[in-house]
Amino acid sequence: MKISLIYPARQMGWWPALGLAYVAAMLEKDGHPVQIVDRNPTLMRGDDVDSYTRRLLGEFKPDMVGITVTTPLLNDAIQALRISKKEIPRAPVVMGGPHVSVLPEDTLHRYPEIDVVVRGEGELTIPEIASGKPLPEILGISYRSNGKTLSNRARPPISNLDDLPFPARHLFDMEFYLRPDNTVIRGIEGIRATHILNSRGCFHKCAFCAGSAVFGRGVRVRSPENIVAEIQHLINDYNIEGLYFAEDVFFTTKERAEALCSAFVETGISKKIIWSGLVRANAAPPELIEMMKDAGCVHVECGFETGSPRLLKLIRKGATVKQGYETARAVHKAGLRLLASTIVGFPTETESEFDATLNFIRDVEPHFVGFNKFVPLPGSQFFNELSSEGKLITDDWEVFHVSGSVPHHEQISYSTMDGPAFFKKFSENATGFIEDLNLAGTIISALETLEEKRYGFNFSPVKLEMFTIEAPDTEKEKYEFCWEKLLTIEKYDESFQAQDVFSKANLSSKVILSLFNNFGVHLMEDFRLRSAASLLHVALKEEEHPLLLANLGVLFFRRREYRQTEEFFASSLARAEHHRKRISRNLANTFLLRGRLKKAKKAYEAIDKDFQCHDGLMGQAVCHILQGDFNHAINCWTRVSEKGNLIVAKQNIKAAQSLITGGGRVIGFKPISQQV
Ligand code: B12
Repeated sequence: MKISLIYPARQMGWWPALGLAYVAAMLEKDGHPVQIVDRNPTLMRGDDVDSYTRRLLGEFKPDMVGITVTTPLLNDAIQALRISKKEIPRAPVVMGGPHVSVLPEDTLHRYPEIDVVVRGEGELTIPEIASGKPLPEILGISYRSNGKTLSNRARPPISNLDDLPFPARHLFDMEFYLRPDNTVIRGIEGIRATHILNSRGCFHKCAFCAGSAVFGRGVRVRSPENIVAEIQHLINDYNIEGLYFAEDVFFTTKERAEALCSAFVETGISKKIIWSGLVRANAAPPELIEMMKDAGCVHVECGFETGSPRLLKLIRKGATVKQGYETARAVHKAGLRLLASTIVGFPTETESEFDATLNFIRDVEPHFVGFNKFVPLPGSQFFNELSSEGKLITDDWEVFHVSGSVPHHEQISYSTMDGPAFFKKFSENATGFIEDLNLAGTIISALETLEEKRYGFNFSPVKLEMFTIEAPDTEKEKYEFCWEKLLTIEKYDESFQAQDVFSKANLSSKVILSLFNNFGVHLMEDFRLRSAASLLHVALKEEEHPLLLANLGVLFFRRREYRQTEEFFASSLARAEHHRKRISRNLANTFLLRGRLKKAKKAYEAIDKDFQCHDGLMGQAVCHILQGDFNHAINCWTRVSEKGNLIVAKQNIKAAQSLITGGGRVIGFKPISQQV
């Protein structure tokens, strides 16, 4: 039997549908010729998706058509269904995927054209349908019979995932999905990457997640050997350079983590590809993160969801805000990229809780943020609760998408904010703060990649410098005593009152200034921005010292609050008699890291003019590198090296030249255009 499998399209996330690829692999194993009709590449290329679908079905003339569907793709799936019915009316249409797995009868009822719905995993069900087995005998399907909609018993989950063939990715246009600008590992540009699943299901019961729609509760894992074999296949056959592990939880247990990571190291996969995986805030101890790093992980995603302790309980996340902070610090200290996945607009969420999530994002300093809006996805506990309480605002599945980019239903808000107010706040942040943050994350990530041994650049000149303030010699002893005391304090948030701790020490204003400034710097180096902010503000009450103001400029840059960044640097420069060049360089570097290259170049030129030095040239060279203009960068570094024996300049010239001779391609870096 010839079978066409259709992947509906929508302007969101360009990944091949592994669900269809697994189903296709099982059908091919039974000898059925299979065609994948993928509407995504055509949509991406701006071609007519429907005539493409019509043409492919017309040429292949399938005996059966299958369509995969997640909730917001249902409309496009129905569009494809109607084309199939018109083009090949004799071919029954089978639908599968998360949406129909949880709403089989609702979907069959709404769309009489659908013949059969496969609920849950389809690998063992579709071959039975294709073999012509009578529908009443097939587990895990819903179908129509004599005008009635019938649902057979559920099919038990597949017990041993190693029995499954690898997904039939060869039926997809993999060059389209592996193209360098397809950011499968968010923020890591310019690599051939795709996704893979090493397990199915999840222990956790987050109320907003529909992950159990298909795989049920509990987790089934593939053996490390089986996963390594698939990765090897992807390296050999598709020359992949990166992988995203897309299952709900990468590491189910510590033992599992050790088994997988050591398998990657022993088989050398850790050296062949870079990868990203999901961790949970309550299950990501530093030693685990270090192990992931040694096994080739460069990027960690974590579902922090919200900065509100109340909402974390309400959504049954099973993790605390404190654990979120600790996980973020562990990822930063391991030198990995952090993607913070967040959701705003939860039922009962207040505006200040929305703000708490924004503040949490600022505090944990992620490289990238997934900023999603709450949607009661079919298959989630919230969907069940809201529909049973008649509080579901709409069942127009078209608007059930979580990401901010696609059209939004302005009236929809389950939070205490009304629809328009929530929509305004959501999109302002999505297109403002979050976009800025992700751009800076992409640039910082690119510079970190280029500084890796394999490329050998040295971008220390564009790193943000922090400044310590000497304590008066006469009070050095008191200073050290208080420093030790500060080290013992666990928490320094807003409630921290300096005088409470040091009331008896009657410290002079000079000592409080240097102590709290320097300890603030120590906390910033330890990725504890929130605590650092408290201490630097204690110091600020003593004196608006130019170096302290410069450190606050760095702090606000790291919180991606750019207006305050520029204000603090400006007032620092306005007061500074010494270190003016270093403070000016910091300000110029923040423009570079924000992707404001034109502004950065101007600032660097001013530094060289004002201070008769070549620091500015060093910065300009990095701007050219970020734009992929290696020759121009080499010119800058050459001019610097002509002015003196500067190791950094020579090192970068060598690195840039070997990059050019090596074809100039950097895995994980895509030149950025000169914004402003
Ligand atoms: C990887 C992934 C993506 C990828 C790829 C999507 C894809 N369709 O493959 C990308 C990034 C593109 C993506 C985007 C989105 N995703 Co997503 N995604 C996932 C994730 C993490 C894994 C999906 C996967 O590969 N599963 C493994 C395969 C083997 O399972 P499967 O796809 O379900 O297929 C099996 C069965 O469903 C069935 N089956 C599926 N299709 C068919 C077709 C036929 C004919 C048959 C017989 C059987 C069958 O058999 C397959 C094999 O067992 C899941 C989480 C999860 N737990 O599933 C979320 C998940 C599927 N995504 C979800 C959502 C909401 C989205 C978005 C809408 C988010 C948004 N931006 O708004 C978009 C939708 C765009 C799209 N293309 O689907 C929800 C879906 C909930 C729902 N009610 O639909 C999930 C469950 C996440 C969640 N936690 O709630 N996603």
